[in-house]
Amino acid sequence: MVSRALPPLWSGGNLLDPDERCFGFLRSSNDVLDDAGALRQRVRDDGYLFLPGFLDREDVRSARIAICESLAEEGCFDPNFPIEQAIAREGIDMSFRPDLANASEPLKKLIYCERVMSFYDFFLGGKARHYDFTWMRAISPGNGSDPHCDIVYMGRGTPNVYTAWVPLGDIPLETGGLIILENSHRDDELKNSYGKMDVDTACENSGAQSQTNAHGFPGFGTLSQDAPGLREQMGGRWLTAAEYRMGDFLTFPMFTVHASLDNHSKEIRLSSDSRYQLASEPIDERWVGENPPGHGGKMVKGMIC
Ligand SMILES: O=C(O)CCC(=O)C(=O)O
Ligand SMILES: [Fe+2]
Repeated sequence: MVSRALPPLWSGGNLLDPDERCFGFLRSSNDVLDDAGALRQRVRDDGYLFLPGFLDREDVRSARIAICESLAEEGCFDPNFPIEQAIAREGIDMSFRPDLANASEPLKKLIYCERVMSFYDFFLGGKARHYDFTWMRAISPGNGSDPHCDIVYMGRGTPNVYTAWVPLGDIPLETGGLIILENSHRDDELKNSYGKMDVDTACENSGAQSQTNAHGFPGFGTLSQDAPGLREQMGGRWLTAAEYRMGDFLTFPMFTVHASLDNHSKEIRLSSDSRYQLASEPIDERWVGENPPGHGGKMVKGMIC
């Protein structure tokens, strides 16, 4: 066992193995930023593109401050600290806050700005568009997100959609940023099983259960609640950044398995995730329009499974 000077890292309450065969760091793709062919090859090779410092740090800070102001008004922070530090008030339990993102002009300006849209135009090789719905995480101390692929939440249009995960603060390991399972994007067995499912599909023959639950997957679209066990089964390493910094940009396709580290700090971890695809390709109706319908309700389809 080779273990490096890493703090203990957990995901979903499970301790990750720090051995270099099990855990590592994301490769930067800034070296190929000006070469669309090389960017595409990198995504085929790595299953993600990590672009440290791609966004303007001050623009990220403005978006962060606006979000922090809303959370401070709600009383989420310990009043003994500056609000920009986002130190959680005792007892706060929070994770998914898309309402904050969708009401935040500075955040939308940041993640749908010219620099981001022209990056996707260049990378995808045509006019890109983004989903109108914006996901946002305000993760209080506690568990991060369980391993999953995004396809099960947004696979009704083209499968060629890219998620952008953007840290809205400097996020050291103990605060819990995104982790990616190396080589998981190449797993055809996963693509042809879990990867064909849709969380808004209810199995008529087994009650109102979602298709993923009917096939034994836990939660809402979760692939596994055991990140170390999933890694043992699928191979590869869990990869993250030694420290995500404001300005970093991480994008990955729909079949890359990802999760996040648990938050063992005192801070609320802020990040957004947004989606981009070619404008010419079909789009998932759940995530577009002035008031995207999202999951559930009329979007649930019945099937025999
Ligand atoms: O930030 C997280 O905890 C999860 C983010 C995620 O699942 C995504 O970006 O698709
Ligand atoms: Fe995700």
